[in-house]
Amino acid sequence: MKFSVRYNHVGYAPKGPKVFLLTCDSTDNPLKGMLPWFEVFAENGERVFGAAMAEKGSCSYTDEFVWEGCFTSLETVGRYRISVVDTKGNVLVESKFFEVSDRLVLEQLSSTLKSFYFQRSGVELTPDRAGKWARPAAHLDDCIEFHPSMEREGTWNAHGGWYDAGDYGKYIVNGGVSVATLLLAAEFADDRRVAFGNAELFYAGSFRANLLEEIRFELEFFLRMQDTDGGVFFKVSPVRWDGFVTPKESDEAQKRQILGKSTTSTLNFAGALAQAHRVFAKAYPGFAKQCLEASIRAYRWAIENPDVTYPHNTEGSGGYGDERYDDEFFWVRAMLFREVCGKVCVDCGREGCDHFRNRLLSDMEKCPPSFGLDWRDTQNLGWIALALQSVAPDLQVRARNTLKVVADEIVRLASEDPYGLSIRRFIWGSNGEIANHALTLFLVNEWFPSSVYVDCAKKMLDFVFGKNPVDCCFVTGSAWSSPKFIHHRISHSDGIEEPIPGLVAGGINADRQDLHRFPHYPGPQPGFSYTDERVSFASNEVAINWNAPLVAALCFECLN
Ligand code: 9MR
Repeated sequence: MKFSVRYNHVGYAPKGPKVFLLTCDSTDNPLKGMLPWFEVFAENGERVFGAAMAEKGSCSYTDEFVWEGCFTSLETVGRYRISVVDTKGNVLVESKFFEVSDRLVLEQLSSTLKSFYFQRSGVELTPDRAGKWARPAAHLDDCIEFHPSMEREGTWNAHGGWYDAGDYGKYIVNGGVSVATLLLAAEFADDRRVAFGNAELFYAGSFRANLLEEIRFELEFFLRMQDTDGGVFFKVSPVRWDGFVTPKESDEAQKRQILGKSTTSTLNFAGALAQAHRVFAKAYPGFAKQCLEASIRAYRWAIENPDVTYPHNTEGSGGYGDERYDDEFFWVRAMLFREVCGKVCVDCGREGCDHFRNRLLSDMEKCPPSFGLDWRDTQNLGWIALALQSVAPDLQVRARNTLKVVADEIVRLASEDPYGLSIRRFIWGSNGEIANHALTLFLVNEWFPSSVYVDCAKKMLDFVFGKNPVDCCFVTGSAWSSPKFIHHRISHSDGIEEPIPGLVAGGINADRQDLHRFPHYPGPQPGFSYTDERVSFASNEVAINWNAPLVAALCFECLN
């Protein structure tokens, strides 16, 4: 019988919930109902806490029996380890040292945000900001050709933007939802409450100023991706998948191309830029105005072109295929409603016209909210925009109540799961999904404050930082168990042993689409579908749409 402890490998905030799990590799309770006892020891060997654990029951996706221990009242800053003993006092298992400290969340927030800087394409990363991960500019993308399927002469300037993931593609669909998620954090980040110290800063100014700087980098790329007719190109990609080479080597080895336009890319653009109008209004009013105008032009293109599919030639890049457009239309209409409908109707330009509002009402019927954001299902951005606006108080109340029902369901499901999760399947990018569920809880907590939401969200983040079946802190550079071999071309090719820090691996993925590459998953059960190997693109890749909800959730963790 093998016992294991599952805990946040980075550590816990002094005032936050502190839970960990004991598991054994059998679904039958080997302790026959007797409760194990745990003790927490400080670094100097002093025993600072002791309590009985509670049974959580068996776990269907790992075939384990699970107990939970709680030491929330231990608030003293320090380094600790947990030791679990059976009823006869025999030590069953011990944790490694972890911290209780106020700094941890800020440090994670800083490094997960900074990972976006490391994903920048087309520009030099300088040693003063990038340290040993500095690199020269590559993939300028300022004069690239159109994919032959577009039958279009000439070249296009698609400079800048973030690489999407472990590959060197730049995708509007995924970029849009990532930007929108970071913009949500920016809407709530308060300079006094999310205060970076000097150690965390990489530009001058506050966390919010740093966040805006990074978002703006991507938005400037977005603006370049808009065609003269208002439609937005879908992606920029190499003609074939790159090997594990540096950006410069990739640039020298092969051509890049631009593909699209499509309804989803155009609507992603419109949704993100409408929200940017609000967030950038104070700091950069001229830029904010440009964003709004570009958003409205894109929306109008999509109205004229409501079902233009994504580029199906995906050689050398990901598909991001989505042929359902209702949820993107809802997102954009709700964001634009918040920005301009207090004044004029976006559809006809007249004051006092109800046409746009009526469309929105029908969107709400068609697109019930999901548990979190996703690149494919974006309707929650519509619901959140309505919950945050005050142009129409009736819609605000309805949106907040609707999202509360979702949050209550997340909490209910999480309470039934031994690992405290509300997901019921581990899919590609499960860590992103978990962070997104946490983000939903934090948002709803803004309108219906409750420690139930906050504590549940924080425990979900514990999963990402180590309290999981595969004993891994999924964020690079954060703990002893962080991934060393992520599927990330930059990290693999830069000659630096440590991967770029602050990147969250996709995580446990029961679909294991990479089996043909022979990854070594630690067990056959769905909950063991993660391996820290480069070949495991299905579990160990990184992506901006998984990092963004983590940044946003950590930002809310600082606020709460
Ligand atoms: O995150 C995407 C996931 O939902 C899809 O199932 C998967 C397969 O289509 O693609 C993921 O996105 C990848 C994208 O297509 C290309 N860049 C890397 C992304 C993360 O793996």
